[in-house]
Amino acid sequence: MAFDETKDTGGKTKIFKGTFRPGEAGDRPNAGPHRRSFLVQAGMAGFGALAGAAFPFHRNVPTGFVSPASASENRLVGKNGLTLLNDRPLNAETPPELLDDTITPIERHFIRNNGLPPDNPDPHTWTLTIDGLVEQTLSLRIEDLRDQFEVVTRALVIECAGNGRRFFNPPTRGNQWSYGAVGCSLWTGVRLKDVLDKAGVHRDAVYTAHYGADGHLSGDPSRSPISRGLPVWKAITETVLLAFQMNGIPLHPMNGAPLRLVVPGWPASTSHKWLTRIELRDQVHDGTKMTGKSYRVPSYPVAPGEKVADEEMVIIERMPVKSLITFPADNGEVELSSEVRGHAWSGDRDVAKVEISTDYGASWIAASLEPPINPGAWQNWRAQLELAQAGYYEIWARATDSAGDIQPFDIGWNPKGYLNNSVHRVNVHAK
Ligand SMILES: Nc1nc2c(c(=O)[nH]1)N[C@H]1C(S)=C(S)[C@@H](COP(=O)(O)O)O[C@H]1N2
Ligand SMILES: [Mo]
Repeated sequence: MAFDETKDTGGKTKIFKGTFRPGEAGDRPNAGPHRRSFLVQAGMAGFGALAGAAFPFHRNVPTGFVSPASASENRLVGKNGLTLLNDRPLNAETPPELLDDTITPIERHFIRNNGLPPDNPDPHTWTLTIDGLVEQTLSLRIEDLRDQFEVVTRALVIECAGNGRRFFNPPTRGNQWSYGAVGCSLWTGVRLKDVLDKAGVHRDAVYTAHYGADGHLSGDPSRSPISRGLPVWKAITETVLLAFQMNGIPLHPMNGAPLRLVVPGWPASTSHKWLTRIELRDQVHDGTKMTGKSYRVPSYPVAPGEKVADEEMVIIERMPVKSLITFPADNGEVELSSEVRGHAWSGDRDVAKVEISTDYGASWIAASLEPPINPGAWQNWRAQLELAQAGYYEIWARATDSAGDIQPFDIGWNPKGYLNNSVHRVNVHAK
């Protein structure tokens, strides 16, 4: 593994860019007839123990320390082709051309950690507590969730609110995600709604508060790396899951094993990993990364680089309409007659239309667009390009959702670089 070491734009943490390609047997292109198959990666069942045990002392390593031979590679066991953005905490995104599948393979699902994941958690003794403003506090093992509630499997999109941060100018601090902090895996679990119904949500409850087993980077056990929440109305929607499986096998250790929330269409920071407790509160949750500039945007348009008072910031709810070109790859070569394809999604809405331009937006052709395979999944689209002559082209894709929201060419700046849903452009050489 090779790293280009560059400075984080905030000048504080170092960012290590590199591509992890173990070159294992599963590393095959996803294009072609297989892309719509539901990949169940049975061969990876053993990696959980390995990933947890491989670097047992990582909690004691100072922030910014990178040991390429140990930490990152071992924690990326079971991942393939991801671009590492930061090693501590571990953050890695997926190049768009590796997101071609309808169902994102586990090995391609991005990782966004705010702290230090638990070492080797035991799924048999793992317990979720539901407390706060409920009629009865519940204490449930994963086995209890399976036994007492209907188990459902759904393809659900989660996208980090900071996806696209790399393209803000002036730059904003945080992981410099480009396009790949998004995935649509097949999640199996129980509906949060059913569990909350059993607990009996008190009428004064307005917000959930999520707590997990990961540790703060400082090593201080009294500090939390992240604790976000949801308005109760959202928490009790059909598609919000307490998930214990991803693509048919237990969750990957870096994607929240053994239990996590999955909240499709909302900032993925609400999809709490290594979940141990959900508290019902009579106020908007004020946990770590709920306040200040975290996962919040200005309530009015601001100039690039402008300072914004915390009181003027509002919590991000649904994610905006967006599309991704997954074929061809950026810098790729295409035939004059060539397929372009990808996915599109929009927070709590459906996508109504995807259009493609090869002339810098002067004209657009409609792509064919599939419905989501279930509510909360992204939608596949494809279009046939007929280019007039060989040469260099940019392919642009833009989606419009069911409420008429359309992807912009450029996006208003905000202090933390959230919600960049500007049109995806890839450049190609036609031959
Ligand atoms: N416990 C816990 N849950 C968490 C996080 C975290 O750091 N700790 N990161 C959140 C953020 S910011 C994102 S974008 C998603 C990423 O999910 P993934 O790593 O499975 O892709 O997890 C969310 N859940
Ligand atoms: Mo995130």
